[in-house]
Amino acid sequence: MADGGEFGGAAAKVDEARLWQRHVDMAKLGGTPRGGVRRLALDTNDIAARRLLADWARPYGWQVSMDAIGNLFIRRPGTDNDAEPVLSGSHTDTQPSGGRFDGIYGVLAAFEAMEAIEAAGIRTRRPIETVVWTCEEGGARFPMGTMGSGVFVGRTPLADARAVADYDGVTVGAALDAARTALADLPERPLGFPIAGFVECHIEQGPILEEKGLTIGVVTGIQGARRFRVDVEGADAHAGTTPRARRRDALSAAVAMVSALEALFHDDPGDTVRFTVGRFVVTPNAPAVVPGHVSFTIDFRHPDEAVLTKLGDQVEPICKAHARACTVTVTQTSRGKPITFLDPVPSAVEKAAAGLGLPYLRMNSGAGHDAGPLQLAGPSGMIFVPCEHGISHAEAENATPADLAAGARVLAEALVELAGR
Ligand code: HGY
Ligand code: MN
Ligand code: MN
Repeated sequence: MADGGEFGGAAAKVDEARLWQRHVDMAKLGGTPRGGVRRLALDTNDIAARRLLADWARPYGWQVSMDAIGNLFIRRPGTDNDAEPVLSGSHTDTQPSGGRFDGIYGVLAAFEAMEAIEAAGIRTRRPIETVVWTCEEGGARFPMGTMGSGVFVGRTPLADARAVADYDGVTVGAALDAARTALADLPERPLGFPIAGFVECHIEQGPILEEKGLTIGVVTGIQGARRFRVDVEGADAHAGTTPRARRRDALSAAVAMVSALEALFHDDPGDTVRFTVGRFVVTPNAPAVVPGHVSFTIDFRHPDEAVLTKLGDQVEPICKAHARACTVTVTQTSRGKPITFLDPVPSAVEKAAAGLGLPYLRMNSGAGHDAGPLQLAGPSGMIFVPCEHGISHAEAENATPADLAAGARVLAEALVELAGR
């Protein structure tokens, strides 16, 4: 058929070896000696990843553009270019010692799907666009996650995002200006525009698909999350001379707080509560000084909004109760409600997985993703593929070429369905 034929035509053109090689090429940008990737939001490697994608898009003649928050768009036209586009993508930034797949897989799968749709000769009514969302990984560099997607959908004002500073005091605004200079040849895309839908491929980042021997997760939603910063203020003092009664030891108070919080957030045997203290900064961090200041973070996630409220609201009283001779300030830095993805996206993903004969499971996401904020702009959804031992946010992160390609095949068919013929 002139328009590329029936169901499966796009999936058949997904090239497993090409998709894998693109992962290998991207992993060189910020590659670590232990096989991981450190590509922090808007650093030189993150900018280079955008450049590489733009280079790959050039032979197709697809327009590459960038908006004011650094989101990159690669657009394959439709037959009706006034129609709202269907978007697919994820992020190129990683955790400080991250892996080769978190984020970048969703970008490369989207690009592979567009290439496959092109190779199949399919003309969709709506344009399809591959997207890189800026700074998905909150706290890896800048303490704001899903930043690019959040600004795109209007959740976060651009000025607020630009004012955020990294741990060295470099603002998002300054980093964006540097990215814009490096990518000055890319046309500016207006910030935020209507979309028909968004589909994001991602490794599962957990053990469920691998344990069950399944290839595809049809993601139905994302659990909620609350994040806090706790600042404990004591007083620096001499380690050898200061008696216990005169100490205002911020570290021992912080340890007592964490210990009490861990007991409260322990839901054995349910194991549904996710509670993490991932950043813990002691000042001045010198062996002979009673520490006068500690700052730590809390990352708390749960699928039930009522539990998020009940447990999360106890963080501040518990910290205050264990402050000892110190003062403590608890700041909630973000709160995201549990999200349910809306049709037609999950149903299009399920139809594609079933049609391709791939074993799949409808499942909720434990991790946060750009598909969460995108739900504010239009129906969104996700496709999960297994990752080795469920490991992610680690250099050991791994996935098989076959599973990555299977996810891209499901994506290609779902995009054709959503973009229409
Ligand atoms: O932390 C998260 O859930 C995501 O991977 N940024
Ligand atoms: Mn991540
Ligand atoms: Mn991710």
